[in-house]
Amino acid sequence: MIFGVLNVTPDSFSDGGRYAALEPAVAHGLRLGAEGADVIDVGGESTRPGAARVDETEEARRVLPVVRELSAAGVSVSIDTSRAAVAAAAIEAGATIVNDVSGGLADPTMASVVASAGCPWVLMHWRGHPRDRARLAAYDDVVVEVRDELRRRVDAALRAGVADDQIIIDPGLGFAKTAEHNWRLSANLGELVSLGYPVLFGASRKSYLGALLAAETGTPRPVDQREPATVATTVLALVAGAWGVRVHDVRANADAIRVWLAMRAAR
Ligand code: PMM
Repeated sequence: MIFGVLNVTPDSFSDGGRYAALEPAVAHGLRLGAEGADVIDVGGESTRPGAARVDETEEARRVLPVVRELSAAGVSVSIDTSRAAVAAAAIEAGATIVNDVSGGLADPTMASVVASAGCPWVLMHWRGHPRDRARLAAYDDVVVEVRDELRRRVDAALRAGVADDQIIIDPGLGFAKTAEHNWRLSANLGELVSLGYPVLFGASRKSYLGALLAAETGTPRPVDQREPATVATTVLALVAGAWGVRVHDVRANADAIRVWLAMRAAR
């Protein structure tokens, strides 16, 4: 399952605000769909470290027209939001998946919106807003703690009336996590898979890949030159049992997945 990223923000780290206006955003969403994305993940609030929060009205203003147009064009849309009101309005506009980077923690009414919509809900591992990220990235055992914290978010969702088959989990790479934490989670993805829910994996273009590929001077590899590394994470995550990936360059990742599927089919 491929989630194609469409950030309708002026300040995203990964695509630099290229799709802040309606027309280019819709065109890019359609292009990602044509390149093989199963779902277009539309977000209106940047989650990059240190990003200022946008208010709910502004977030809705950015995403709703894009959700409406892509859905009307027959594209499946997921809404990347932690706000229940934005999720509800996006569902009304045609979105069929809620991608909540806070795993239901940021807005206590999100669970009831998702329960009554009956749609899939991505519960990402999260410990607080991006500005607190560095302080929150403290673990004795990141794999065990992320697994147990996700289990608690799943239990809370089920208690709130969300059905088992609506739930998707996500390790939340880079969210309250250092590069080392991201690698530990990637290397032990089976621990999350063992919870029994589909696992979505979002490594695309993230800064730990930039750090891995840094020049000798220590300068991180620029965001637009992290694609081969992203593709490697995609294949390795799927081999480890992930259900889906959230990526910016859909074509490159879709091609790699086809290679993996062809090889698997020939076993
Ligand atoms: N990462 C970002 C935003 N939304 N949603 C999920 N489920 N998983 C992620 O890892 C995730 C996300 C931040 O990356 P971006 O700025 O490239 O969108």
